[in-house]
Order: sequence, then structure tokens, then C-alpha cells
Amino acid sequence: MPHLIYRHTSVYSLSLSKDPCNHAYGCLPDLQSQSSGSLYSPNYPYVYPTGASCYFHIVANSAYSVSFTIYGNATLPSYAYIYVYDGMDDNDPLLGVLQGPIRQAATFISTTNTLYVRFIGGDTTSYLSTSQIGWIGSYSWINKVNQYFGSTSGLVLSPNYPQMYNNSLRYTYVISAPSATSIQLRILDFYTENNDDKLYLYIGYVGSGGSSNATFTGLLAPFNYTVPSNFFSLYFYSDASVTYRGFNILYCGIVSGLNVCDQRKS
Ligand SMILES: [Ca+2]
Repeated sequence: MPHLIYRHTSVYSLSLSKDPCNHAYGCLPDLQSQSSGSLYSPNYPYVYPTGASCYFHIVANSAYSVSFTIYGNATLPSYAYIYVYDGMDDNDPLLGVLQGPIRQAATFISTTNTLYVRFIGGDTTSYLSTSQIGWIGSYSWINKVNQYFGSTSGLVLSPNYPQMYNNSLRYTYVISAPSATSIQLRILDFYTENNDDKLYLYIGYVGSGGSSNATFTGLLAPFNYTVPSNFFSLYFYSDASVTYRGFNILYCGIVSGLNVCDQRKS
């Protein structure tokens, strides 16, 4: 286990085991180094102390990424926040922020082996009589993810695009757009070695061993493909010889029945 150094506050440069902030508010331990587990607000499902503040570092072995799902239907004050970062602290890329009541489940996936979760609880004094308050989620280690997309639209490019991709690639993209109901893929350009270099699409996370929901390979004319989910993965595999320019795919969330890419144009 590497020694962990915290940058967000000097108190944390000491030791994980002391857990000063987490302990004061009854939070779960900061360091979460099991291959799977649950995280939740202090005292869950009962009310947590006003002003509660928790830090969590979910640390996987270096060959893995971390997947963390916060479940929906969570009652929280409007000024409660959960920040999720791809790395060790708040200097690392922000994957997303949840504020107040959480209606839909949200999944966050790291491209490093660490996910940093920061919970700021807000004022819970008016929730003392509420039967259930707070949030709960679960995490697990997953096979390495190379790129993560957390917004409602984005451009997914093969490595080096429009230059040739490399041989022997194993490259995973994860797209999670919690506010969307489904996602349209606009395959703008696609050219891989037919049958040997393939892009696999999986609903949810790749790697559970199931078969892919779709496979793309060869030289394809532009087309659209609808993914009936707001969370899916693309896994690009290339064999040991012959490469082409790869792919350029725009993904567009369908939010409240509207395609976010169309809205931007008008
Ligand atoms: Ca090839």
C-alpha cells in the first residue's frame, strides 16, 4: 500500500487511520480499500449531524478503475453536496457533483485507481422527524477505464484519431449521462480493419463477461445508433497488425425527450 498524501488540508497529511473529520461526524472510514463496499451518510438511514462533512478515498490496486454508484430516491437538504473526483483530491478532475435530493441513480467511474468522494451535508435541523434521510451507494473495482465521459454530449475519438490507431489496443470508454433517458450515437466516421479491429458496445459497464450489445467493424458510412440507456461502455480492440484511422463518434443525450445536440444547433 503506497503512503497516501493529502493535499486538501494539512490535517490530512498525518495518517489515514486518524480520520479526524470523518470520526467527528460519525462518517465511515476515509480509506476504502476493499474491492467492493458500501458508502453512506453518517447514521444512515437516519438524520446525520448538521454540518456533517465526510471524505472518502476509494483506492483500488493499480490495474483497476473504481466504479461508484449513488442510489436514487435519496432525501437530502438543498445545500447538501456530493463531489466526486477522478483521483486523490479536489485538484484532480471533477467527475460530477450531486446537490440536494437525488432522484436518479448516478454512476461515476475513475480512469485512475482512486476515486475521491467529498460529502458536505448542509443543515439537517428541519429533518429530525424525517424517517429516512441521507444517501447510500456502492463501489467496486473494475477493469481499467481509459476515458470517462460524464456530460450529456461529447465526442468519442479512437486513440490518435484521425491518425492511425495502434496495434494491440485494449481501450475502454465509459459514458454516463444521468440526466438523459437514452443516448443517440452519431457515427460520423468509422474505419477499422474489418473483423479484426472492433468496437464493442455494452449497456452498463464492460467486463461483466456478458456479450456485447453491438459490434462495429470495417469501413462504415455515417449512421446513427440509439443506446436505450444513459450508461454504456465502448471497448476498442485491435489485433497485432494493420491499422486505420479509427472512429469519430458524437454522443447526444436525450433529455426530457429532446436531443441535446439538436438543441445546441438552433
Ligand atoms: Ca488490426
